[in-house]
Amino acid sequence: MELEARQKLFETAKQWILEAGENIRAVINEPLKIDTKSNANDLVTHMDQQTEQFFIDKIRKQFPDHSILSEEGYGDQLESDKGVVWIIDPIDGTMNFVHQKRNFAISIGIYQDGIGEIGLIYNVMDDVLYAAQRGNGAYRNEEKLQPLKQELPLEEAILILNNFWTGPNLKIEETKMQALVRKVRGTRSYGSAALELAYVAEGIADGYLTMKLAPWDIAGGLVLVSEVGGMTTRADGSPIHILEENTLLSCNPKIQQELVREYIELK
Ligand code: 2AM
Ligand code: CA
Repeated sequence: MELEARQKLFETAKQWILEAGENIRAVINEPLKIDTKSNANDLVTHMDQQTEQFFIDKIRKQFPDHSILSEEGYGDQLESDKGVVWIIDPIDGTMNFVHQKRNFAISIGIYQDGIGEIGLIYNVMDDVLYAAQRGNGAYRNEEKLQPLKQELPLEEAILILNNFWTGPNLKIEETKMQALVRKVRGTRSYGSAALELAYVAEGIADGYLTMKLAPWDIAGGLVLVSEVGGMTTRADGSPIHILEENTLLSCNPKIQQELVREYIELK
């Protein structure tokens, strides 16, 4: 993608994400229509669907040759990552949206031929936009994010992980995960993968380890993390496949190998 074309795309996507956030804020105290998806805790509301439609209408009109992969299914059925693909989560952290009316984000990753060119994560209620273009650094509103710490023992790291993986589960041995929890300085769990990746990029957390995420949960965040020198792989250290479900380890490179070793021991 030519730099000028990418800059224009970036500005347009930025404007749309801010507008979509404003639309959500305007109705935040109105009653929600809540449904469940794969299970009783997998929530979706009419605002997830409406916000996704907002982006799809605009993209179809202005960029008819772009493809769309989006959580609520109004996008395309993608078979390949060729061309320009928008990967959209209209509301990431839907449970927070429903229960807390805050701590959720809109996440957009724009990829070309599988490479992340643009990442946008908008914390709607805090009005904080994380934005990055490949090779141009990452920003939190107007402020440029600093490169990640150069020195970081695992014992001083804050690790984001979901408590679910510290109890009996089908993917990993929970006692090993419990040992990892004791080894790091502290753990956090925010309930929005997109925001969790933004926090790794911001350096207020040092890593995010989780066992199952969808493309729209991570597409925007991957671009942000990479722009500050962070590494994102599957939990076993192998490459992410952006159109598939993945395990995920996104972190400061100083702790990456040790965490991968922990994970391999975890399995
Ligand atoms: P969502 O709010 O868009 O559904 C919660 O820890 C994080 O995991 C959120 O980012 C949430 O995204 C995501 N998530 C919830 N259920 C999931 C599932 N079944 N597969 C992948 N990601 C999921
Ligand atoms: Ca969602």
